[in-house]
Amino acid sequence: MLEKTFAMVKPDGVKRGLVGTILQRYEQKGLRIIKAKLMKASKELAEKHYHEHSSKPFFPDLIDYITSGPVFAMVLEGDKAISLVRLLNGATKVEEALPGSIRGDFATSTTENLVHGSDSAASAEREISLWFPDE
Ligand code: 3AN
Repeated sequence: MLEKTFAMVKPDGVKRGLVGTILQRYEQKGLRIIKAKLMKASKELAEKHYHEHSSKPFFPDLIDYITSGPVFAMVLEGDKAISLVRLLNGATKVEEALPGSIRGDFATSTTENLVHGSDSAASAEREISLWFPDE
């Protein structure tokens, strides 16, 4: 089923010069980049994006981290794009992200874990309109 999903290279990925490497993985899998921009998230945008984690102990660190520098935000399209991006990204917990996934190969922290991908069709729709409101 053709789907659109929201994906992002987080500030640690941009700082480490991994945008090209990460995009290559999505593109090699056959996903199409249909929107993309380098931008710095405001605190307000970050809090909306991570609203489901607002009561978690790691929430303040998560907001500081995601607003600490530019992110590379994108909309990817393809067959089963939502689950494929999450498969390519790897598990959230650093110790569970398998080698071969982006996090498994490059991340050493659960908070600073390089990439984001929407976790459902509803999240994808919400996140695309949050990060690309005028398009
Ligand atoms: P994912 O990014 O894999 O969809 P979520 O939505 O559960 O994972 O978590 C969003 C972000 O919150 C993660 N990418 C990570 O940066 C941070 N996070 C999640 N769980 C933890 C945790 N237990 N400790 C620290 N940071 C966490």
